[in-house]
Amino acid sequence: EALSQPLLPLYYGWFLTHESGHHLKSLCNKFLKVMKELSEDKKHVEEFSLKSGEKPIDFETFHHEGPLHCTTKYCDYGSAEGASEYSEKKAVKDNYGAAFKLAIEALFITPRTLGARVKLTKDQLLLWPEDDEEQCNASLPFGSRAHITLGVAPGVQDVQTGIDLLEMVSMMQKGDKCEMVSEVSEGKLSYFRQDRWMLELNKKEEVKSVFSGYYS
Ligand code: 2AM
Repeated sequence: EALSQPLLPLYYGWFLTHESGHHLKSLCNKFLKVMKELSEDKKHVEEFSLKSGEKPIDFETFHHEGPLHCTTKYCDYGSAEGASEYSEKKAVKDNYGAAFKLAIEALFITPRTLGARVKLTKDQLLLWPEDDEEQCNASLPFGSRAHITLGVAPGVQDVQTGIDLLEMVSMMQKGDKCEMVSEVSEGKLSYFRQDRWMLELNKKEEVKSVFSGYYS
């Protein structure tokens, strides 16, 4: 029997297919290998030395649970602000269950998080929530937060990945970047202060996904 009230998910987003998830993880492993080599290289000791009291980043301890996905709207089963409005949007209803190609433009890592930056198309932006905080704050382009969390350090929550990305995007916008460290075969690697790094890919990687909700 159908329920009279709609059920709201923990979040809506694009869920990567099995194959694309696998592909993205192997791309990520290559990135980690480059980072590991850099951290062992004496030339870059400073960029990897965390300030007093903190431990250096240990990529091996990063972990991720659940399906690889790019969150659009965090709903918290309906408790989050704007959750039901979002679920009622025409674009959300029309595209529920539809397949999308997502373009990955960069990979990034901080002492807390490891993620992939997603460049959304105009059509995909129709599924981006209007009430995303980033708009009010840093006057960043709509959809700047779009990403796939690939790993977080012990004790860190997934939501931190988007926060870390927004900080880096904001620094890039202000021209307050970062120093280009090296050209690696996959792209341009930049260093931001406080052990934050971004690899902008020469060629955007495409991953296949399905737009849906996560209910468990
Ligand atoms: P993520 O999108 O960075 O991976 C369940 O917790 C999912 O919802 C995770 O994918 C998580 O982060 C995302 N999430 C949790 N809280 C959020 C929030 N306040 N805003 C946006 N996304 C959130």
